[in-house]
Amino acid sequence: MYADLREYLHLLEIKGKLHKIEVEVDKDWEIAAVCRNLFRKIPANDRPALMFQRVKGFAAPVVAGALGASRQVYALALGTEPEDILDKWVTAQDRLIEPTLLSTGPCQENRRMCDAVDLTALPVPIWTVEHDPGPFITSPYVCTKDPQTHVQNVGTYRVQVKGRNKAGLMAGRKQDGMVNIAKWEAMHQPAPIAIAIGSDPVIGAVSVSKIPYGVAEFSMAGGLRGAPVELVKCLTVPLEVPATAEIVIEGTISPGVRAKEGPFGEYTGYMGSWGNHTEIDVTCITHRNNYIYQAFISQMPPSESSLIRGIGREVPLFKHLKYDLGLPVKDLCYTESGGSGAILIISIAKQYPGQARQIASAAWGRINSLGKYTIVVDDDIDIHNSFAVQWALSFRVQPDRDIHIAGQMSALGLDPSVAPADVPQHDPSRLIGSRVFIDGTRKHDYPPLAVPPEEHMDFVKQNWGSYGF
Ligand SMILES: Cc1cc2nc3c(=O)[nH]c(=O)nc-3n(C[C@H](O)[C@H](O)[C@H](O)COP(=O)(O)O)c2cc1C
Ligand SMILES: [Mn+2]
Repeated sequence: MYADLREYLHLLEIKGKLHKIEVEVDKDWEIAAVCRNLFRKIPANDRPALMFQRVKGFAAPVVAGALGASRQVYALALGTEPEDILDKWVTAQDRLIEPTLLSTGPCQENRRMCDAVDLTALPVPIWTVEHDPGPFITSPYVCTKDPQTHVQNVGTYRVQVKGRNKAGLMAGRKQDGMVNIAKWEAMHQPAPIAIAIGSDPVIGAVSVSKIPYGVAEFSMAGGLRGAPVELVKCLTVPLEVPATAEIVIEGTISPGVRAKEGPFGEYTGYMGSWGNHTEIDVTCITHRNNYIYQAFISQMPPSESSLIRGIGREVPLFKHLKYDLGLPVKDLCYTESGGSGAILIISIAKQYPGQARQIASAAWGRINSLGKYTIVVDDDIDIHNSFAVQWALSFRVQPDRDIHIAGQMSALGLDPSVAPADVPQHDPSRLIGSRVFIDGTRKHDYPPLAVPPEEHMDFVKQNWGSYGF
C-alpha cells in the first residue's frame, strides 16, 4: 500500500524499475519518441517506468509507464507478484473498502482559481506528432457522479488541452462517466467534473478497469490497497478526489454542448478521427508542492495502455464468468495485439455441447463492444501462447460448423475497419459492427496425441546428458 505516487516511485527505484532520464527533453515531440522506443527496444518483462527529470520550459518532471511499463511494474503497483495479479484483483472485488473523507490534503497545497487557471502550465506531452492537434492528458482519473444516487465514478478518458481553461473530454457514450454526464444533461444542468492526476497507483488501475456501473472505483481501490482511499472535497464542485493526488483539475460540462475534439493517435495503432465531444470549463486547478506529472503511454500496441486496460477488463470478466455465473472458465485474455479489446480468448473445461457459445455470449453480455474475435478453447490450451491457440484453431475447428458471425452488434468505437477515416468519431455508423465467435473446443472424441509415452519422455529427460547435449 502506497500513500501516494512519490512513495511508489521510490519503491520502483529501489527495485530497479524506475529509469531516470537526466538529459533535458522536449515534451512536444521527444517524450513520445522515447516512450515508443521503450516498447520497441526493451523486452516486455524488463521495461522500467520512465521519469523525465528535466522537461524543457517546465519545472515539473514527467513520469510515464509507472503503472504498466511491464507486468512486473503493474504487480509492484498492486503490491504483489506478476503471477498473483489475478488473485489480488478477484479478492479485492469481494472486499470493497469505502473511502474516508479528510478535511484537507496535500493535493490542495497550491490553488489556482479564476484568471490564474492555466492548463498550458502543465507539462502535457504531444503523443502523435504531426497528427494530434496538441497535448492530451492520457492518465486522468476523471471523477463524475450520478446526480440521483451520488455514487462517484472514476474513469480514464483522454483530455485535450484546448486553452488555459478549456479542455475536450472524449468519453465513449457507453462509459460510466458519460452515462453520469448524460444524466446531468437530461436535467439541463452542468455536470461537475474533477480530474485527478498522479496518486497511489491502484487508483490508476481501477480507473481503467471495467467494473460494473454503480460500484465506486474508490471503494474497489480500497479493496486493492487493503485500506481506505483518503479523499478531500473539491473546492469548486461537489466531488471528492484523492487527498494525495499530484494535480486536480476541477470544472463543469455545459449540457448539450459539443465541440471538435481530436484527432488522436489511438490504442489501435492508428489515428482516430476527430469528433464532436463534451468540453470542460475549468474552474480551478490545485496541485502539490513540487508536483509530478504522470502520463500513460498509449498509441501503437503493445503499450502501457494495452497492458493496464487488458488486466482491467480480464479480471472483472473472469470474476463474472467463473464466480458470479459459476461457468467452468479456466483462463481468459484480451490479447495486446488486439489493443486489449478486439480479440478475446477463453479456455474452459467444457461440460456439455454448446457450452462454448454460451460462455462467449455471457462474455459479450458482461462487457459491451469488446471481443470482435471471441475464441473459446479447451483448458489444455495455454491461451497466452499464440502457437497453441493456432494449433487448436487448426485441428479442432470446422469453419462451417464452428465459426459464427454475429452482425449488428456494438462495435469498438475506434476500430478503423468500421468506417473510413473521414467519418467523425461521433457518427452513429461507428457504433455498429460485427463479431465472430469461434468454437475451438473438441466437439467429439479425439485420437490420441502423437507424442511418445510419458515414461519414455521422463526417462530421456532424466538422462539428457547421455545423448550428448
Ligand atoms: C491510457 C488510456 C486512455 C483511455 N482513453 C479513453 C478515452 O479517451 N475515452 C474512453 O471512453 N475510454 C478511454 N479509456 C478506456 C477507459 O478508461 C476504460 O474503458 C474504463 O473502464 C472506463 O471507466 P468506466 O468503466 O468507469 O467508464 C482509456 C484507457 C487507457 C488505459
Ligand atoms: Mn465505472
